[in-house]
Amino acid sequence: MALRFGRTERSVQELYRDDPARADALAFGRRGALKGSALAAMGAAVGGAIPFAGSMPAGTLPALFARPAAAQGAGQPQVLRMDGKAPLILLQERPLVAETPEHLLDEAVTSYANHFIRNNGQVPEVASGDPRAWRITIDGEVNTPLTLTLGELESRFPVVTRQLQMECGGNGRAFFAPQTRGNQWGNGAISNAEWTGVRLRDVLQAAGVKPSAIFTGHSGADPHLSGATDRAAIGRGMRLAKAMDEDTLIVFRMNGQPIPHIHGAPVRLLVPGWPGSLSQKWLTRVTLRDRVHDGAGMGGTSYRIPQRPMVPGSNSNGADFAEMESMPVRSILSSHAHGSRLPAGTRSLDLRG
Ligand SMILES: Nc1nc2c(c(=O)[nH]1)N[C@H]1C(S)=C(S)[C@@H](COP(=O)(O)O)O[C@H]1N2
Ligand SMILES: [Mo]
Repeated sequence: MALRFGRTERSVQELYRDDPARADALAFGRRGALKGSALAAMGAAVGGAIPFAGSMPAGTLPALFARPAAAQGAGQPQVLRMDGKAPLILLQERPLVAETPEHLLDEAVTSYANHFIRNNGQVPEVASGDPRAWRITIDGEVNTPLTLTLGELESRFPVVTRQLQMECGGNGRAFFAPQTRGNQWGNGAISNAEWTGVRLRDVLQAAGVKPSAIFTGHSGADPHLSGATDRAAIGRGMRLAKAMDEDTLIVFRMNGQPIPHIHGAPVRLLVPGWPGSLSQKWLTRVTLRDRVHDGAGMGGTSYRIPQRPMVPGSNSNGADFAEMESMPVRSILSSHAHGSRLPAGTRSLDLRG
């Protein structure tokens, strides 16, 4: 969207960055209502119609556009450069975080090239030796703790292949008003790749689930960002019922190939539909707990949501928050890139999403 501003045409993002009050006045006019064409363009820029735009208070748009310029297709986009990867939008280099532009989500099965990346710690070194010798441990509230190699996982349990949706718990955060801390994801922290592995349920049952087990706790091989060896990059867990779901998998192939290193090679969890953070990469251990897990990324306000409405932006210690479970459904258009221009006179358009 461009607004006339003196002699130069500037993007609304630039305007809001430099002079939010002026930009608001231009976009909303004096009555505080977003004007027709501006509304349409703004809708396109934020990736959808803006419901209730007529009554949207001036001042909300700066927050909408506070996401990184790259995520808006404005200015110098920061682009991921990595072998085999599409030019994803780079949100952070350390830890490495990159999101998929919406139009690259237009495939039924998400390819490696277009799969978003979310790390909380360092990327571990590529394990040397035979990947089939990689070991995972199942312990905690089980009758017989187990250590299994990838080779044993594959030969001892039924192997299943599923297309599974994985979405970062923070997907869409850039649209929050007021702005909130954390990666300013647009809509692109989501994927639907085809994963092959074994059911977590089968492996837990082989170890013998004790009646006292109510939760899982996950560990991976990635070092903490600080390098501290006594701190985990992330270590989340879920209710036992979700761990026992037939679609909750320990996977070792993505789209028919060994899992690429950045996506958790050689073994990761894949917990579809729930926050992506549960899908532990570089998996080394699943511990069954007799209480809600207390690993890195658990408790407080991490991956937890208020159970009662609260004032946006107000502080909370998360005391009455509940674990975030099934992610809300989100729909986006993927057939056209943001900022696409259509030839004059275009009368119809095929849209997909
Ligand atoms: N070991 C480990 N597993 C992890 C993470 C991580 O930082 N370390 N990030 C989690 C988060 S927050 C998400 S959204 C998904 C992202 O998986 P991807 O990088 O393959 O897209 O992995 C999850 N598993
Ligand atoms: Mo995430």
